[in-house]
Amino acid sequence: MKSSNTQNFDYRPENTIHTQTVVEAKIVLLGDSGVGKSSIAQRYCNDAFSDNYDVTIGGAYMQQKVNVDGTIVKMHIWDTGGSDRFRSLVSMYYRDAIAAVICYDLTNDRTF
Ligand SMILES: Nc1nc2c(ncn2[C@@H]2O[C@H](COP(=O)(O)OP(=O)(O)O)[C@@H](O)[C@H]2O)c(=O)[nH]1
Ligand SMILES: [Mg+2]
Repeated sequence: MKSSNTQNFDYRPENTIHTQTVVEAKIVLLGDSGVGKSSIAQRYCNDAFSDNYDVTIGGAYMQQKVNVDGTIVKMHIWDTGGSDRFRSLVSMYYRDAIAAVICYDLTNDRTF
């Protein structure tokens, strides 16, 4: 009797599907306006830094992938606009996030 598991299975290398485990992770950056959230995201995702201060309107979205012991973790990084004006939008960014990075300015304790 034929094993039903191996029946019709094509083992030719060109037909082998290489699967890679990918974990999706939503991360939010929180903290007062001007503490450096966008700069952290920029550096982490694009390895770039700018002296210009462009206030983030609402929020910005970036992606970065890291390999953790062979598992690709695809991070969806949400950079929030820290200003009070955008506070009502923040809860939208929290939703389904697995981590929040709370940022403050070391040189300004009022941002802690
Ligand atoms: N000196 C210094 N300036 C920084 C640092 N991180 C960010 N900045 C500057 O601080 C300002 C505000 O940064 P930004 O990332 O836009 O803050 P955000 O409002 O929290 O997103 C910008 O002009 C940045 O260039 C830092 O580590 N050191
Ligand atoms: Mg910003």
